[in-house]
Order: sequence, then structure tokens, then C-alpha cells
Amino acid sequence: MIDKQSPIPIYHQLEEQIKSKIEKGEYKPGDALPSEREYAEQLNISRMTVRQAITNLVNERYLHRIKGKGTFITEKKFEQNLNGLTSFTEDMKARGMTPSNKLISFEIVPAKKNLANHLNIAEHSPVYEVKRVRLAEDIPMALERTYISANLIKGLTDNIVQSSLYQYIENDLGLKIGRASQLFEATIANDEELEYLNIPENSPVLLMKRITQLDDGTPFEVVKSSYRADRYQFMLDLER
Ligand code: 16G
Repeated sequence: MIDKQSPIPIYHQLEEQIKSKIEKGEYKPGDALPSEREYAEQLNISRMTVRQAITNLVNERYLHRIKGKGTFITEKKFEQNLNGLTSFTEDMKARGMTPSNKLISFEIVPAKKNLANHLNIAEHSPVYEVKRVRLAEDIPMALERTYISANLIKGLTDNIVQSSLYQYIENDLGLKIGRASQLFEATIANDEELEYLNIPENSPVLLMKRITQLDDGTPFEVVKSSYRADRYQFMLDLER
């Protein structure tokens, strides 16, 4: 309801009303918002006022406009906590979601110089090169290319990487994963990312590069993960 006698501006009341419908699930992510005209007629307010409310919600990212199509409710982003060294499988399960993988390729290749340096192995030593799309509830979240030292993480198979790599390393090989360093970079999706993440051209992605070590300090993986920027946000607790 809009209260025209209230000192609270009408556009603000409408904003709150739309937000509350999103929170209650009456408006669902991906749904089209009723048109400016519909709101104006239904609430007996001017289209200018409706436009102001919608523009504010677009700026706050509750809504987004698609050219020629209209205004839509934005999907809620996954929040990934970066305060621990976790696997994709663990992250999804912790959220009560079902993780899955689409394996694109699984090969053993000789390490190029740069990769060999990162993994602290001799150039041309064997590494597993694994390309996977990581999904949650069957929705593609990230495209991941993983390079794993084959002399260290023995017996890896395509079947294993279709479930969890970290689980295999810790539970089956009995090794302990220790620490990782991770780099973040914002980019525009390349052709491969567009295809596998099923996102429109020019979409932003968050590229993460992780080098992970066992607890004795030996690096075992170099990973490049491209996360959909429309689906993900990252959280860090900072202490002073
Ligand atoms: C995460 C890690 C990746 C690791 C994978 C293991 C990032 C950027 N990457 O995706 O380094 O290889 O988890 O997942 O967080 P898994 O145990 O489910 O196979």
C-alpha cells in the first residue's frame, strides 16, 4: 500500500514494497517486474515516481534491466567465505546444495616451464590437466582448469575428479592439505567460459588462481577457476 499522506516519499515506499516482495519470494529471481505503467495505474501514482523507485533498485542491484525486454529480479548471489581453505564440494555442501561436475577433459601432460616452477617439479614432469565445469543444483558456477603434480598425487582417475579431488587426496591418499595462495582478477568471459558457463557475451567473470600446498609445504596443484560474477560474491573477515 502507498500512503500519500506519509512524509516518506512515494518512490521510497514503492522501493520498500518491491524489496519486501522479493524477500518474501512473491517476486522470484529471473521474473520480469510489472511495467512502470502497471504500477502507475494500480497505485495511482505517476510513472516518473515509479521510474525513480525502479532506478534506485537497479542501482542497488535488486533489479536489472535488459535492453528491449524489461526489468527483472536479480538472482541472489552465493556468498563464498574465504576464511578457510575449502573445496568446491565442501563449499556447496555447507550451503545445503548438491555439487556436481561436468568433466570436459582429463589428461596427463608434460609440465611447461612456468607450471613446473609453481609446482616445484622439473620441467616436462607429468601433470594431470583436468578441466571441469563445477555446478550447484545443476547450474554451472565455475569453469576450473586444474594442474596436479602426477608424481605426488598418484592414481588420479577421471572418475575421482567427477566427485572430489580434495576428498581423494585426504581420505584415500592420507595426505594433508596445508595452505594456499590465491589471486583474484576481474575479466570478461572468453569463448570457453561463455560456452561452459552458459552466460551471455561480455559477461564479467572472476578469475581466481590458486596454488595449493600439502602441510609439508610441497605444492600439489595450480588452479584457474572462472566464477560467474552474476552468481558469486566473496567474503573475508578482516581483523586489525
Ligand atoms: C576449489 C578450489 C580448487 C580445488 C577444488 C577442489 C578455488 C578457487 N579453487 O574449487 O583449487 O582444486 O576446490 O574441489 O577455490 P573438489 O574437492 O570438490 O574437487
